Amino acid sequence: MSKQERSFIMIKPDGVQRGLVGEIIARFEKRGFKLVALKMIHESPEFLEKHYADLKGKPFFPGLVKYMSAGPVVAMVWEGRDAVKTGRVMLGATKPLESAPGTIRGDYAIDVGRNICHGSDSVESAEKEIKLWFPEGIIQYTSVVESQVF
Ligand code: 3AN
Repeated sequence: MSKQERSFIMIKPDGVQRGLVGEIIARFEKRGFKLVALKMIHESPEFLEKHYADLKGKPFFPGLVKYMSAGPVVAMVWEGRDAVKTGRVMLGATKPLESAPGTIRGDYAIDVGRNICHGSDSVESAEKEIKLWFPEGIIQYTSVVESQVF
């Protein structure tokens, strides 16, 4: 069953450095999702360890934390029907060999360790990630599109 939900989507330091911020935001806007939070932030390794707590113990974990804290990221919350699952489809598979052309990773990434973007993998992790990255809370607003429909 489809439902309105929120996903935490992040443009990683390589996506920012490669000038893909506008492209990624445009894809989510054009798909029909609503941007409800956005900020550029350069986080510490300690903070990134919290974000990636589930991956602690993986051999690539230290490198992942170093890469993610090497430069600013663009942290966003996108809202809409099935935002979590559809967001993951739009990002593309983690492994470059499996990410389909037409997806963000499938169009712009060849390295699993430099894969441009992050998207929550479940509604539960989206809630956790939104709390972690936006402790200040999220603005509530009615978009023009919604107000025209009703
Ligand atoms: P996803 O980001 O697609 O949810 P996860 O949660 O398995 O994938 O991995 C989180 C991040 O860890 C990936 N986006 C990628 O940057 C990095 N990563 C995953 N697997 C590897 C790997 N084998 N080598 C290097 N980095 C990896």
